[in-house]
Parts: sequence; structure tokens; C-alpha cells
Amino acid sequence: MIDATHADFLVVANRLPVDLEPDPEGGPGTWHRSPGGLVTALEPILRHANGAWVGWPGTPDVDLDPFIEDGLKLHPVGLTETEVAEYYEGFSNTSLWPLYHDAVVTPTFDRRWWRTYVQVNEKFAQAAARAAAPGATVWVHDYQLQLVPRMLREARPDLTIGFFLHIPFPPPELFLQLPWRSEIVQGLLGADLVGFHLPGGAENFRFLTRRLFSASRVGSLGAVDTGERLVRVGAYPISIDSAHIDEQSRSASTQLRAKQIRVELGDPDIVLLGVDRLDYTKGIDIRLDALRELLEEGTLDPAKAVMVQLATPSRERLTAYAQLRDDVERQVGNINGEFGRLGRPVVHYLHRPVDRDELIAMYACADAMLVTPLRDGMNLVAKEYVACHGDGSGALVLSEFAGAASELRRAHLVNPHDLDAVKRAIVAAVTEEPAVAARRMRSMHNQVMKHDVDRWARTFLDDLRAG
Ligand code: ADQ
Repeated sequence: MIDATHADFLVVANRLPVDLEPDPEGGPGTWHRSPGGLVTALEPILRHANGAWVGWPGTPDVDLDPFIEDGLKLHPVGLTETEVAEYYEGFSNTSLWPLYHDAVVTPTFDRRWWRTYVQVNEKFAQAAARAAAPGATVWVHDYQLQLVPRMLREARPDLTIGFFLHIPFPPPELFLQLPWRSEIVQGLLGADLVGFHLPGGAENFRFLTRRLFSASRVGSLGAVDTGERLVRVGAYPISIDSAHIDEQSRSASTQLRAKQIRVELGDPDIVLLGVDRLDYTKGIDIRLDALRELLEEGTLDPAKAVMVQLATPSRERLTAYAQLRDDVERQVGNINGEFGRLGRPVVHYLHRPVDRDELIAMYACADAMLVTPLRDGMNLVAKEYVACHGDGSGALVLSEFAGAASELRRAHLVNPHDLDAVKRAIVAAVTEEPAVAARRMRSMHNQVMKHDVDRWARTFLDDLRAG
């Protein structure tokens, strides 16, 4: 058991950066690091700043004391099966997630889910209040925990509290549909600094503080004055561990594996790639529709082009996700049934996570990356692909509605609702003159190398502490 009271820097997120793998024999189970940009970026800061992480260990109905794993201090927040169903699957992922992503699936508002969301946010706030040293800095993450800043401030007014939203913050006319809109905005206003990926999200939030609480805007920093306190609001586009990915993509072993993958795919002229959580916001169906039409018209030759679609299982107990899986798998089956040959499908579809080395080799191998979300806070996949093509190879088709589009301006930008435009963008990506394509990729590569996840975290934390 560790001393639970003395972290000077605390990260609070729905999930701990480790997963508990249950022991089939009924033993205590083992911990595995969950790879993710956030933990990679924050780990050095956590280690140097006497930091700790508060989060759910990913398995319901386990009650754990704070512990240290691989040198990181972790404070588990236990959730019951009902809390997972109502706070996480219900309010977070069936109310907020679709509402914040332009209501591409109709959000469901359920008063019981809301009450559980409040109750679980209170649990997280209390765990953070117990773990933080006097005057500590606390960084709260994402849409599952929007009430925590205010709850935590009430319990611990001595703390400096930051909040970052990893998904888009919707336009006011959508947000105002939420029956608990005032409570959510009040919750966020408990922070000293509220961060979004894009200036548009920050502006939407500022508008709501004026509309709901008559808060006034102050100064050029975009702070809002609640009457009691100043709350700063800003845009902090997240990124990736660019140098590491760049280096790994250039290594001999990655390059060799990339060549092998191409051979395993039947040595096609064109390899298209999609990498996503299997989520209805990601537009996987759109790119498959575009591919099918390009094959039907003969613009792409099934003997020469293949597509690899990696789809990590996600939120599988939710109806919209089960439906999406059925739809995507039917589309893949249709395309392969019609255009594949023995031993040579057109779409290679893997419904599972792929290990990091293999993923980097796939990025390196792909001639064009298809990133076509209907709405996405940032989209790290687009940046990871770009980081793997510092040599100027490859091409990126990118939805205008991914946050990444505001930085990756030289991508083949596309409106994912316009199927003809998606088709044109794919064709442009695979036919562009190599020298022109290389200029695009190099310029985006420079951008991603300069703006990495470390810079993102430090900028946010510097601004938070400067307040
Ligand atoms: P996500 O919606 O999960 O993140 P994204 O930003 O693309 O979307 O991150 C996904 C991560 O998972 C990437 O690092 C990717 O490499 C990895 N991944 C996806 N499929 C994989 C597979 N089959 N195998 C292995 N790895 C896979 C949310 C928001 C985004 C925002 C991030 C960070 O929805 O908009 O960019 O948080 O803020």
C-alpha cells in the first residue's frame, strides 16, 4: 500500500494507464500497460513531479487500494457493474458521445444514467481530493468526468485544476439539447483552465457560459468571468510521440516487415489502409462505399489494389456499435464476394487490435491512408501515418471534420458526406505525381514532428500553472 495523500501532480481519467487481466485460476490477475499517447506524454512528467494517476482499472466490481506499477503511483476508482452500464456505457457513450459528435446517432437521455454519472464523478472527485498534496496540480481528462472540476474545487479549493476534452465540443444548438447542460458547464467552470483541441470548441464553450450564466469574456486570453473566478479557456491540439514513431518507421526491421506485408497482400500496386476503433463516427462505411464504387466503375482494378481495414473492437455491448459491426462486415463481405479472387480478397479486415510494431509497419507499407470520420476531436491515426512517411512516400485522405485537418492542411481534404468527393480524393491520392505528393507529405511531416504530444502536455500545464 502506498502513501495516498501526497501527489503534487495528479492525472484523473476514466481509465488507469494499465489494464487488469483477470487470472483464469481465480488469482489476483496481472497488470498490463495500455499503450496510449496520453500515458506516453505524461509518464515523464508524472515521474519527475511526484505524480499519480486516478482512474478505473477497467474491470467492474474490483476494490483495490492505491498501488505502484512500473514506478507509477496508481489510485484505482472501483466501479460496480451497474455504474459501468449507466455512467460509462449509458450517459458517457450513449448520451454524450453521440451528442458531442454532431448527433450522427441520436443521443438517448436517461435520468437514471445522469444520476449515476453524477455519483461516479463524485467518486472520482473524492479519490482525487484524497490523493492530492496541498496546493497540487490536478489535470482532469475527458467527457466522462466533466463534473469533477467543480466537485473537486468544492472539496479542495487549494488545488490548481485543469480540464481537457478529447472529443469535439459541439455547437451550442446541439449542446443545448442536453437536459443537464447547465450542470455540465458549471462542472467544467470549476477548472482554472479548460482545454479543447480546436479554437472552435473553445468558442462554443465560451458562448454557452455567456448564454447560460451571463459570464463575460475577459481579455485576449479568452478567459471567462463567472462573477466569482476567472476561468481560462483555450485550444490545445493533441499530438503523438512523433520522434519515436518516425524513428521506428525508418528502422530496418520496420522497413523489412512493411515489404513482407506487401508480399503477404499479394504484391499489389496500391495498398489502402484504414485504422480505427470500430466506431460509427469514424466513417469506415463511407470509405468502403467509395471503394466499392471505384471497383464497380473500373477506376480501381481489384487485381492491383487492396485495402486493409483494422478495426479495434469498441463498446461492443452497445446496440449502435453491434449494428455498425454487422454493417461493416456485410460491406466487406459484399466487396470480397464480388471482386475478390481465391486467395486474394480486396479488403483485408481485422477486427482486433494490432501490436504497435505491426501497426507502424502497416502505416509504412500503405500507399494511401483513409481517415474519413464524420466528426473526430483530433484523430491520432492521421498524425501517426504522417510520422511514418518522413521520406515523402504515401498520401493521406483526411476528413475536413477531423480536428487533425486544421493542422494537416496539405492532406487530400474531403467532406465525408460527399461520396463523389471521397472517391475523387482516393483517386487523387493514388495517382498524384510523386514529386508533388512528396512535397505534401514532407510538409505535413514537419508539422507533426514540431508539434508532438510532449509539447501539447507542456503547453497546457505551463498555461495552467501560469494562471
Ligand atoms: P480515439 O477515438 O480512440 O481517440 P484516435 O485519436 O484515432 O481515436 O486514437 C486511436 C489510437 O488507437 C491511435 O493511437 C491508434 O494507433 C490506435 N489504434 C486504433 N486502431 C488500432 C488497431 N486496430 N490496432 C492498434 N492500435 C489501434 C479520442 C478522440 C480522438 C482524439 C484522441 C486523443 O476520439 O479524436 O484524437 O482521443 O485526444
